[in-house]
Amino acid sequence: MSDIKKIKDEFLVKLSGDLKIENVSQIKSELFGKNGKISNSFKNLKSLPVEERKKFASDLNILKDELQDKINKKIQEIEITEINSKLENEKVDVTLPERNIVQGKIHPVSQVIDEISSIFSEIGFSVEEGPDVENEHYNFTALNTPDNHPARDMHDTFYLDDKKEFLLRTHTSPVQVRTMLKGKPPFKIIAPGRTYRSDSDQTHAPMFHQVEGLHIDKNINMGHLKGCLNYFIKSFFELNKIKMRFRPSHFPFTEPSAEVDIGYELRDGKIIIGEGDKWLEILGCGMVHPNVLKNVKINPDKYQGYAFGIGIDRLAMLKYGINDLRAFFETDYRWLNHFGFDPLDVPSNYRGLSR
Ligand code: 2NL
Repeated sequence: MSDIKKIKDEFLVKLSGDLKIENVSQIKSELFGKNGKISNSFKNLKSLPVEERKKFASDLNILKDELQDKINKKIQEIEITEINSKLENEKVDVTLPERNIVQGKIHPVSQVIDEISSIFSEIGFSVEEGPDVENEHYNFTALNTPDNHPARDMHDTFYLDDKKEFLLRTHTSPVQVRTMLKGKPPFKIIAPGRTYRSDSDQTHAPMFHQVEGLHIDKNINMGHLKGCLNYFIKSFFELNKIKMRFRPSHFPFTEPSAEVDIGYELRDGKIIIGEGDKWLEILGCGMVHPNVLKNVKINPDKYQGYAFGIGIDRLAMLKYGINDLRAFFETDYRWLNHFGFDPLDVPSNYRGLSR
């Protein structure tokens, strides 16, 4: 039997077995590898007489193509068998119950910050942010709060050093100070964020949230302030009409200053906002003090403006019927699951942040 026939018979038998891909690779290298049967036969061509050489080379080439073809077919066959057995064994069980996915909720405070930002953005305010750690100049001095003012007392403010130079901001007003120092009037901004006071009981937490607003332009007056706040309160509580009163007050950074109350009544122990003969204080405001304007290099004879500060936590409690402030900061999953908001739910009074 010729060499060619021998190789052919031997490998056709080998390839006909029940093989895996690895076995076929092995056979392939036995034939075509460096010391493979076919490779070696080609090397031996030289030693043949010239007349035999041509015929042998041609037969060898035919054999090479034939075996290569058989190997490729075998590989394909094995792959198809593997896929079919996989499909057979890996059926999807559509009756399997879904896995328990824990979905996060938006904290009521974050939800209310989003709602407030959305409402003010509709009437031209943009949102500014600043650091929680402030210096005493931006937090107090620039805001016309003198050294001996009670708000500067150790009992109210968290100081971070002995010289009382650095502190945790007691309001978000320093954000407005920074914004005014950076740019030129007009300004129409709100500054929501965390604020800190050394205070803790049923209705006070050492960390709480505030949004302050500031509108500085030529000829801004208290009428603008009233219109702006009336619009905000109606939007926030989703009411067409609201009872609102301005009560004289005092802040070092505004003159005149006022506190704003809204009307409410109690029905079955529940607070109904908007009407009734009771008053609820919800924010403080006023016309920006000329000294504050001077401190940020704005000429008070050319520019005036109003400012206001709103406590967010209590507003969130009022709107969503939450009665314990401390629960806000306890990170209790069951509480958050109950009072939190679905991230995909759009609030009913949401009209889009930008238009
Ligand atoms: C409150 C009410 C208020 C301001 C905050 C403010 C900010 C600048 C200038 C002037 Cl930059 N005023 N903010 C004004 C009035 C009231 O907060 O109840 N605070 C304890």
